[in-house]
Amino acid sequence: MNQTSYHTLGAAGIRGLIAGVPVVARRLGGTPDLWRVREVSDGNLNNVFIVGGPEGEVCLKQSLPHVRVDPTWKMPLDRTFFEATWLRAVLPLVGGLTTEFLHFDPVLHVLIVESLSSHTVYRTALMRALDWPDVAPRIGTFIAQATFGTSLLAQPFEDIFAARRIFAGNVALTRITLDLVFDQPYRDHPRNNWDETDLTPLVLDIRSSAPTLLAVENLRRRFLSQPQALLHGDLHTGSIMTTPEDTRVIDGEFALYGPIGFDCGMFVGNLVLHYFATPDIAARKATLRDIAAFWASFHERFLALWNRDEAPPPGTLRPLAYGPASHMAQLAFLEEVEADTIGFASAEIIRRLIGYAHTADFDVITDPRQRGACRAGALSFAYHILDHTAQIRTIGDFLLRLDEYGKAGL
Ligand code: SR1
Ligand code: MG
Repeated sequence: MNQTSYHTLGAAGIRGLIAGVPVVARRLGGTPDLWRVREVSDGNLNNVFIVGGPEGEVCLKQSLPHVRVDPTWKMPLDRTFFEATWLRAVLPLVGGLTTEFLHFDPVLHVLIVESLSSHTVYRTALMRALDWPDVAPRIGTFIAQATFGTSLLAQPFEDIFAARRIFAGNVALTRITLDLVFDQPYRDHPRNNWDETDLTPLVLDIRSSAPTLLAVENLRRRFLSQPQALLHGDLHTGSIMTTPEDTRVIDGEFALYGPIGFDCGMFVGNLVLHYFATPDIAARKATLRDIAAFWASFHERFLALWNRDEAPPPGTLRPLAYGPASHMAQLAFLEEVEADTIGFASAEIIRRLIGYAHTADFDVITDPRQRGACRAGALSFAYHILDHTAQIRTIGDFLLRLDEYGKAGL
């Protein structure tokens, strides 16, 4: 085989690649024969390895020509390009809340970033009942800084349009989101699956509820037609590595220009899944606290960036209105993001329960009846929210309903 063309890498290939990338080889130290390669692939799409040497470690990710967990599902290789491009765009904006970028190989479709072996996947930390209250507000800060900084509020429109042209190419992964989040759960499709028969009547209700289907259609249209900022595009609790003190957002391969509330909603939706997967009352209260703290931190940081004293960068649209009128317009914009957050969170909950890609949160419940009841609680909650989209517009209202649904299920 021509080794200058794409091929999937094993340990020897990885050592050979890194030997030719001085910045990475120096970080590992020693010589290639001393480098240990450990496969840690865990997500649905890619091969991931940790490579360690005498001086340090790196994390290497390679795209496959198919979905990792389903080789019959073919995929283009370009997702590591979009992840690398996303990472380089947000790194200067987010102050250490993502990983350091080390190398991208456009032929092998390999991305190398710093290794985070002392961190835990946030979903895993939640499943182990670790209460780390600073993580959720850090994600609020991350989304505010990444989205404000890649929006028309912070960059000249010429730069934004150029970036939009690049990320408009991420069609394969955007198609996955469209199909798996906004389409297949709402009709019969062979990729949908759920174990508990108690969910089936609810699924049928959701699929025949006009207000719910219209709400999902509206979210889908907003997802495709509101390029407010560069999004992560898949910001669930498995896309976060954390310790109590240090939090990093990883895996930006689904990056696209879209509505800011999509990233907020993915995160909130996954916290809600954790909430229903945890019958413990204190843990549930902690999740209500985390969602509130996430939203407060996002809102506060986004407004602070918008109102900072320094002059906007040259070429950025200058404000035309000042004083209270301007402040009201800012709050109205954030109200729209808030309503989007609530809607996208609900769509995320539904697809993680009845669509193709589930989450591990409910696996901590060993009793199948209790597990089914908890999943049904989450599904009823998301259905209720989408069915009442016009009435539930604030995170405060959303949390009140969550508390009610949570208590009803205990
Ligand atoms: C085929 S990919 C399935 C899911 O995994 C990713 O993490 C995204 O959430 C996608 O929807
Ligand atoms: Mg991922």
